[in-house]
Amino acid sequence: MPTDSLPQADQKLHLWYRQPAEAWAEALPLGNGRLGAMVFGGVQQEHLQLNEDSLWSGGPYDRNNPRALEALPEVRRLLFAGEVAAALELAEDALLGTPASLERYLPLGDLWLDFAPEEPSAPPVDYRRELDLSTGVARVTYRVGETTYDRETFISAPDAALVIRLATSQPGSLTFTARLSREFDATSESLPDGLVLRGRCDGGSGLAFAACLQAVGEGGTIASEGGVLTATGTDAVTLLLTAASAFREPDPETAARHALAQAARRSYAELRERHLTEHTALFGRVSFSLEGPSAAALPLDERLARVRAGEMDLGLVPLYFQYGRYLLMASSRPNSLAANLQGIWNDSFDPPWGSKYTININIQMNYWPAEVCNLSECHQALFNLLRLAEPHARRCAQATYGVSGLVAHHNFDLWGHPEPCDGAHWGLWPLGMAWLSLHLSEHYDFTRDLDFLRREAYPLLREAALFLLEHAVEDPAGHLVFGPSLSPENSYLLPDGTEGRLSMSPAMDAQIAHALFTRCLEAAQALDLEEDFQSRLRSALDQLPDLKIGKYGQLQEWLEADWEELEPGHRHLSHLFALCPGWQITPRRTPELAQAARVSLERRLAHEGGHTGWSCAWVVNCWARLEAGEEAWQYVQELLCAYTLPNLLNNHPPFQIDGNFGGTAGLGEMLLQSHAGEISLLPALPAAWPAGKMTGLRARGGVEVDLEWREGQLVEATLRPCESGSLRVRLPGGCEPRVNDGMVPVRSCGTGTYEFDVLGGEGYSLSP
Ligand code: FUC
Repeated sequence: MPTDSLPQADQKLHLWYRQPAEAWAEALPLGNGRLGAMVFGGVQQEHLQLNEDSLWSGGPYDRNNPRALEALPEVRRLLFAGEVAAALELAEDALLGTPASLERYLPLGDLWLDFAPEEPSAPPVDYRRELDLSTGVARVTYRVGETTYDRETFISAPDAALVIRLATSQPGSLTFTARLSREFDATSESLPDGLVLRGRCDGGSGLAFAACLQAVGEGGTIASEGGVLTATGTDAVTLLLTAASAFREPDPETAARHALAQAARRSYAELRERHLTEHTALFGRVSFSLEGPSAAALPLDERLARVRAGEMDLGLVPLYFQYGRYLLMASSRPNSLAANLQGIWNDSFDPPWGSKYTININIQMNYWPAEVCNLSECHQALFNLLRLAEPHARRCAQATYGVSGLVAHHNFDLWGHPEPCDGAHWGLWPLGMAWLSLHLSEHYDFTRDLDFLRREAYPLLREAALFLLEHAVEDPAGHLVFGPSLSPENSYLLPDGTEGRLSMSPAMDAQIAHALFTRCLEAAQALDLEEDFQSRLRSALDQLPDLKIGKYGQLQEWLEADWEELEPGHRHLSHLFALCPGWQITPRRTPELAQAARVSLERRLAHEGGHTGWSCAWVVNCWARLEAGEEAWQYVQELLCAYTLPNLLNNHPPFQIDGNFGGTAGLGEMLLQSHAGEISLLPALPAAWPAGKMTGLRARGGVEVDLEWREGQLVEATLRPCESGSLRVRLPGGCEPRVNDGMVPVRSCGTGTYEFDVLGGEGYSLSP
């Protein structure tokens, strides 16, 4: 099959296959933030695996270790004295949360459609299963004899329901049964024209939930009895499904039935139209195409096999990029919880890592594309999680550390439990909230919504900073450190060969504190608030330890000493936070540190680092920040070849969604960066992408950006700032831009950047 050139990749944003999904990793995800489904697309039997975002085991309880306050000074003393094993032992016993493990995200259930006749007269032909990212509609079509079958499924955000439309070309030929089931803790019953699945998690003692289904038939009959709905001899049927849990609703079944009745007031055409309007309003903000070899005419599984065999398929790049945007829309909405390790798609009652909110990289990575990829409102789902965790984070700061402010460690669950979990050598890392709070300042920076800064971002930044200010102690050199802590999730070797994990001064902690104090200070200044607090932040910034360069020329992972890393190829790149997602290290402002970060990255990779999907995605982002387009592209390909499932979901392995989001963000970073006080256009363009177009990306400062390049050179960029002021830009090669055909005067700022004045709401075209 020859590859065709692809000038209009956006028209082909389909994941499509010639066969039904046999395994979950082949099924196609749908979602509206709260409700999720994996569509299998079988001919004889359709299967939709269902999720609802708030369905978790357990409930809220106080996990703070009552011995923590007494033990904390001793753990610190032991660490300063180099008695790392004793420190770990005491921390394990006295600082770790009780119980030590958190709760799990659970499946809602399954919808099964069984079609008659059981043995079709002829084998199905022309089978096609697809997900169209630009519409958010999954579709299955095939033909048996003279009859064509057409099944469309989507999950509507405006109507809060899953919608399936089944149709055939032969009036009266559609006969099937529908059932709802769940492996544990639920029963299903018939409703008039419908079904209900109701249950309670944890063997009946946990969260109550319900899913309700209603069928609307055209022609034929619909009947429901004994938990089985039967459609007989119909022309077409629309199925609607809603769900709720007691996390939000005191009576989930009533809530789900009410939502169902609301949705059922509309015709299928109306539901579809409303879904499309809403979906495209968000999804359509960004377009991306690359010219070059593309196998867009082939099914996705075949394309992935080809790139694994070394073929070039540039059409997969925009597809992967847009899939990340699609998945963010499907798993994170302003009214939903945050996307967890699996987004909202989980079929297991014992999912990997509990399908939790792991916050020492993973959940942060989920939201890396939110702002730059123009889905700012999807970021709100993360802020919802933080609001929910706030009281627990405040209580943990008091009960475990004896200070005010907010603290979280390396995981949350639905109940916002922020205490250290899973073992002190994983969980005793008190920087989770500090890192997460930076997401609110990013949201402000991309939107310039001053009201959001005042109401939501500043209060959280302030409390996260307050924890660090009160919790900090001075190391022997007089620097502020935040231990006991660790560098997620690596260990060091002391000169005598002793292995250690806990540290008083991991480089990452100093970097996150630097980022947080800086952003909090800037916010206080912008809002003209709290002079005293501003001075505290200023002096804390001065007292943070400097980052250090070690014996290999690498960025030191721990600041106490230049310890050997136990795993030089560790998947976590914790000490590279300052390079990415942070901004303390940049190639031009801190060239020595940028070089050291590069050495660290190369050392990780030389020792088989970047293994696991999310780690590979982080590597892409780091290379992009180092403006190393070729290396970034190498790891984009690695992500596609080694860490991607047949349904394009990220494979840790097993499935974990962070790598999708990190990959999408990394592709954005290759084309546009704005973290260094300038808007940098095409900072890491690889030679393999000679020509392409991207529209609708966002830069910090509230600027929307379109880019077009040919023969590896920028042809034109359009910048649309939301507020008046001046913009500082960097073009490839540091060349001077012509702005609006020379009509707008441009000032050189030196070192390859240029500035010009802008009016909010106007567009500015730049050419080299
Ligand atoms: C951290 C990572 C693992 C995995 C888990 C959810 O422990 O080191 O690779 O992503 O979180």
